[in-house]
Amino acid sequence: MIDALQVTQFVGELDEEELITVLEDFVESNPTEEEAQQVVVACQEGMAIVGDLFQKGEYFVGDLIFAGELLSEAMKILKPAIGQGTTVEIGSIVLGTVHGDLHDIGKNIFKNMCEAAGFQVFDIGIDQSPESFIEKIKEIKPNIVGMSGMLTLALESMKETILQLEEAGLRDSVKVIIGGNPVTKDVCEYVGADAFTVNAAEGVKICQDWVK
Ligand code: B12
Repeated sequence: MIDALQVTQFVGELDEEELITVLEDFVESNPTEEEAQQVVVACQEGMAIVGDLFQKGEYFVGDLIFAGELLSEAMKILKPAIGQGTTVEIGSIVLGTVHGDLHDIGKNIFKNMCEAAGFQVFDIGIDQSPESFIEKIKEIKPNIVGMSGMLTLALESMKETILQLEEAGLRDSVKVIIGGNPVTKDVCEYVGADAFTVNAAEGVKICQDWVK
């Protein structure tokens, strides 16, 4: 069994070698999807340590970039264990990181988990304007729109995107879920989303309930 605290520590310390070794051993041991999701959470907690050390001035932007790459690498290793994907498509999601925000690690984790659960995900990328969301929504006509943001300023972008969705007459045709560290129940109400989460696995469950 993998030691989740150790995984968190390796991410926090940016110890690539140790992290990759334990994750590869873990995936080889044929873990359940639930166990793999616990390891994703452990990695996420390691990123919180990285963030704290950055705030304290012990880590620099270069360390953040490295942390981002490290987590992407970790997710690639964990992907087969998170879910093999299903052949039945259960719904569609237009997903993106909102305007002004370049963080995409969390968005990508959510995307991978949604695909594994059977959703077709149209990922429009980072720093996406309300207009880009609207263009894609008109093209795809998805069941769900997912917006990701890690910066405080992302919250205003989420609000603006939903406002423009309303103005375009599209708001009632989709469910909107927001995710990322700064989102809360109050934020969800403020921006006018239908749901929020800081946990990708929970986000997938919410989306599954919506398309049932
Ligand atoms: C890695 C990182 C970066 C990397 C990003 C690399 C990348 N490709 O994403 C780089 C170096 C580029 C970066 C840049 C910056 N960053 Co930065 N960064 C981080 C860090 C350390 C980790 C973020 C992360 O990836 N977390 C792990 C993921 C897995 O968590 P998550 O995003 O919350 O995602 C989970 C859930 O929220 C959910 N989820 C996420 N999205 C969605 C979407 C939907 C629809 C759903 C359902 C779920 C969902 O699923 C995920 C898995 O469970 C955080 C610190 C922290 N404590 O988090 C700072 C942090 C977010 N950054 C910060 C800052 C200030 C910056 C910079 C301004 C730094 C600078 N001076 O240049 C720039 C801003 C650039 C910009 N315009 O966006 C601040 C934000 C402060 C604020 N309140 O606004 C933080 C909090 C650091 C700090 N403590 O000061 N950063």
